[in-house]
Amino acid sequence: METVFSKIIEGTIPSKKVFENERILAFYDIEPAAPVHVLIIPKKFIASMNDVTPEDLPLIAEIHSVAQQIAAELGIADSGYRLINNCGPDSGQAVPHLHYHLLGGAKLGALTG
Ligand code: D5M
Repeated sequence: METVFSKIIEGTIPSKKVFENERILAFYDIEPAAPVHVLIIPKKFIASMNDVTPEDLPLIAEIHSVAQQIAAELGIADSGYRLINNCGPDSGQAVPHLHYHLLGGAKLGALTG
């Protein structure tokens, strides 16, 4: 499925990349909600967390490892950060391609629900 994120992966939409390998891409969110706001996405199309299969779990684990690495590189590992996945309409998921928000760089507000 073509989304803004598949176009970023293809390079037809520009992004400010912070990490890339064969499986994963991370880039700055265009609408930052914190001083550090990076999106981490699999290059493989997975629409949402509901569509993650057991075969995808090594990829999901690697995304956590990449988040840890980016947090360290951007200097927020010790001060702290959040890794958020929005899944489905009630969460506000706007882009139907699995992604994780890495947020930090300031004291973050309380989670609301
Ligand atoms: O988050 C989707 C996020 O994707 C939202 O924070 C804006 C971001 N976004 C949308 N288009 C772009 C481009 N072109 N570059 C960078 N970031 C982008 P969700 O969890 O689906 O609400």
